[in-house]
Amino acid sequence: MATYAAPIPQVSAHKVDREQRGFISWLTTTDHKKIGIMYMVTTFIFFIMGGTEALMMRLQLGEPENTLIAPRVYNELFTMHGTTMIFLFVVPMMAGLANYFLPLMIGARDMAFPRLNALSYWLLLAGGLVFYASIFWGPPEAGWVSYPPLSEIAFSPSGGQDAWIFLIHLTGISSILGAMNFYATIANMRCRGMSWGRLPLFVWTILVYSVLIIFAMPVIAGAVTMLLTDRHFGTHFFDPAMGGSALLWQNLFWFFGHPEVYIMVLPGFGIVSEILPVFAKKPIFGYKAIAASSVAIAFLGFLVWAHHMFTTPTPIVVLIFVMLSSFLIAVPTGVKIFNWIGTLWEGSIEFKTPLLFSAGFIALFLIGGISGVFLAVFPVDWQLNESYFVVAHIHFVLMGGAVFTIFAAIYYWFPKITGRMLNETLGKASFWVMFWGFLATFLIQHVIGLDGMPRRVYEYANVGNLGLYNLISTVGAFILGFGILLTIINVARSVKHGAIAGPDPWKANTLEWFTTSPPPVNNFDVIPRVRSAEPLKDYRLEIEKATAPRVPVPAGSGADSESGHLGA
Ligand code: HEM
Ligand SMILES: [Cu+2]
Repeated sequence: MATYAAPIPQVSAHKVDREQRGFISWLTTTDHKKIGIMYMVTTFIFFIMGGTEALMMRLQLGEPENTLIAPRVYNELFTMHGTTMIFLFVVPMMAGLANYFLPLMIGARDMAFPRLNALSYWLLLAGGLVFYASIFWGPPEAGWVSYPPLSEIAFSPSGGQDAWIFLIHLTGISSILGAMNFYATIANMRCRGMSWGRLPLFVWTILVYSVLIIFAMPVIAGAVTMLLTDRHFGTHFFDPAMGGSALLWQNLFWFFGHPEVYIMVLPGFGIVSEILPVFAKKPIFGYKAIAASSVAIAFLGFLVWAHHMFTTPTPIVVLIFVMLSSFLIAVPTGVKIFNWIGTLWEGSIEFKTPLLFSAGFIALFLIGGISGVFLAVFPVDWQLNESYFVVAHIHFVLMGGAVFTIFAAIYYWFPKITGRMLNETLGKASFWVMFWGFLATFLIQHVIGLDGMPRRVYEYANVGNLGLYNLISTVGAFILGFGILLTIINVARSVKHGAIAGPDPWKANTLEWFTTSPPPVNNFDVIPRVRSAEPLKDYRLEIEKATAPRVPVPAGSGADSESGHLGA
């Protein structure tokens, strides 16, 4: 017992009192927890906007030859939707979660560079505002990939395309600064005993997320700058007629774009790796394999960008190389899936909402991964490229892979952030409605694609069953939206009226549960010494041992205990 500084997680009152309150305190804060909350709230608002855009598109596609939404507006909607979900929701939401929890999990009092951290947030917000301001002068229409010549001035004269470019610049700088900060924090701010082999797996994935951002983001920043000068300053980087190359854009974009997928899903892998052992009441199966496979995925992720370019004139040896290296990524990904299942295997599983979202993620991401392997076979991709099969694939990977883990994280960590529990019944309802709504929306899109419907079209003829299938997909999208709404209601209610959580409601393993909920400004009064990858479990066992009543001695044995003679 003596090795632990405090018998129960506690924090002295004066530290709580020093916390600044009120609106101004949010504008000026450098506290990683407040910045984390601002990230999470802001990105969730963008999620709702991106989701609304999606529902508008699905309304239009609900019946054949529908005239509800004009073609140009449909283009604007899918461009805004894809861009919002990726650059303004998933990537920065992961940064928000890491902001709040990474310092707590490694026993630090803040990030390495708190002011830089605040700057990262404000740049993100600026990027989002610039982008959405384009609603007033014509939003971009060239899709989230902005291929030239569509994104060149001749086809996209509106300033919306420039707003898109500035969004990439601003959120890119925001991400790079944030990534440097996470890296520096992990490298330098770990508490005593927190060796690399004991880092929580979420922290491992944020480390890899940061390295990926640092290598990938500058490439897209360069590419959009070239696009900007093409548009306004007379250069012709992407204009074949003037000696440029439209394929150059595709290479630069996807050199960033494929790693971007892992930037979005790796932190989700980390979240699930934290949640499964807590609710299966078993240590994570294969800690080292999970950590190492994240690194392997990151490395391989930089070799395969051309699998997005199978239909461009590319030498066949390159196609074969890219196909095989894409298959290779399935290996470390499969390792993770086996490890997660191994963690659940024979555990005494508590079916709480965070576990449900984690299990749902495993199922959906597995389907997305498998359809990805199909698409990596380039003759198959020649058939399916630019069809709804690809739309189904992206959503299984990104919505199944990232959004379900984000919801798992919301249910798991909300008690730490607010000090209150989310409602379990509403949480479970939200999960099941989202899960079935998701499948109704996107499973059938594989068939829509196989039946030949191209993506990014605002209308289609009623051939075969396309009308029926699209109606199912649209109804599914509204069910999915309703499921998401249930969580929003749950959060809104529980912030004020949820049951009091206490410091460690789940009996979890990592350090964020050692401090109060919510944690005070400086996070910890004392930081326990870390002796394994599950410091809080060690700590609980130690307390149990020290405070357990002595075992009663059987009568007649002649021995006695401190509490007096038993028996006789
Ligand atoms: C809330 C449920 C969602 C629905 C109902 C939905 C629906 C749609 C629809 C209808 C399209 C346009 C398809 C086309 O015409 O080609 C689309 C495209 C897309 N969605 Fe979603 N989506 C959802 C969530 C998400 C999420 C969470 C992400 C990413 C994290 C995402 C990423 C994308 C991307 C990247 C595109 C391609 C945009 C483009 O073609 O430029 N979506 N989605
Ligand atoms: Cu890819």
